[in-house]
Amino acid sequence: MSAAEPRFDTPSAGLDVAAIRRDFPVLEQTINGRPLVYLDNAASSQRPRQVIEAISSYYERDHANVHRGVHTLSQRATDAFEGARDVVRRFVNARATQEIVFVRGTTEAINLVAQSFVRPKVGPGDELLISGLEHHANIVPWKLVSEQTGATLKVIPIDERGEVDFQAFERMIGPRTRILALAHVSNALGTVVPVERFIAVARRHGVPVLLDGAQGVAHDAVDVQALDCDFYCFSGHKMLGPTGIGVLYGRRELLEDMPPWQGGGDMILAVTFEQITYNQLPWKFEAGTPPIAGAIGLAAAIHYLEAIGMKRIAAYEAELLEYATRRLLTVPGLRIVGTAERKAAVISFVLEGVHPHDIGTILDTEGVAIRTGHHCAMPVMDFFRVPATARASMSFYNTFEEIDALVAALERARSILT
Ligand code: C6P
Repeated sequence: MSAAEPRFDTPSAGLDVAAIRRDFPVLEQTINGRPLVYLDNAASSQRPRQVIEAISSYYERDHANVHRGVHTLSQRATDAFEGARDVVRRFVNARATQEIVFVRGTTEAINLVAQSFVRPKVGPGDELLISGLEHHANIVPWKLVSEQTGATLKVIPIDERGEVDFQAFERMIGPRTRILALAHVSNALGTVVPVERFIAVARRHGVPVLLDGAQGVAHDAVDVQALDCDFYCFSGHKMLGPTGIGVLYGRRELLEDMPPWQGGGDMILAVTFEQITYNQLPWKFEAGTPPIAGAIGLAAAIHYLEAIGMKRIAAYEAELLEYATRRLLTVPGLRIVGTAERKAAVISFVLEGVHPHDIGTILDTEGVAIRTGHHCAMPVMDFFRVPATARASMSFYNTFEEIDALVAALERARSILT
């Protein structure tokens, strides 16, 4: 076997996948009498025991509201919550904790930037630039701003491989572009967008850049300073953490200038009926009681990912992707939608003569969980002229045997449905 060829028989990239899987209680079950094969990680990953225990331990010992009490529990909760912020800061290599805003998820982070950073600055004649690859969460907030202000939403086209057209982008960015908002990794196709190239051009034009990192941050190391983006948005639940917590990284100078987005407790320093003094960063953007347990669980998830190592995770998932691509292409009538040069471990596919939803239903009877539908990326489906795809999305706890189980289940689905 040449050095470039992945090893399919042994745990790769130095990962002890069997040991890792023992940390994930949810994976130890059968579904419809078959071992669960969970391949819907792009929708939401599973949680290791360490994350579940960090959350329970917080509720069992330390829970109180944060920033509000002098009593011991409130202090402990505050320390854990603010400690989690620093864990996130380190994870994405932000300069300061002031740049890490806790939100509900990627969707909320993008809406925050759209409403607080972009909306006040734009009007008719201004342009908001996104790509044809985006999840609805990185389309609708910009469409709303466009409707609210008269600014024009412009869409960089994609090509048949599912790559964002760089030449078209260079032609489209210009003096009226007020934001470039791009997916780091496409959820529908797995395309890893070479965002560094796009950001370099945006910098030359003085255009701020937001990256939707929902599918990026759990699968490779992300360094917001090296990327040189202005905003980076992600969700805890796609990276082993809890639902209801996400992160907006924002460059400090920009966050300082932005008005608050939501009003309430915690985001103020002083309130009279005449005047309000807003809190400092990052609390200016965190109105109300924040997701304390969510932040603590997210920090535990980051510790877990870091203990394995993001580079090893990326290497192992690349091997899984290569193996899965090769094996899936042996299924007669199967076509992979999205064949970009750089891909994350996400494979969208269609099976000739079979509706994706039927594939998903039959696979479930075999214990195999994949997602079927438009993946909240309807323009991507329109571009490829399909109503929906089936999508297998992998994580570092998936095995090569599970890919074999997917392929076997697909062959059975095909024999039943065609
Ligand atoms: N994609 C999927 O199955 P939230 O819901 O806020 O945590 O994440 C939204 C989101 C934004 N951008 C991208 C690229 C995403 O993939 C997602 C969520 C899930 O693909 C659910 S639709």
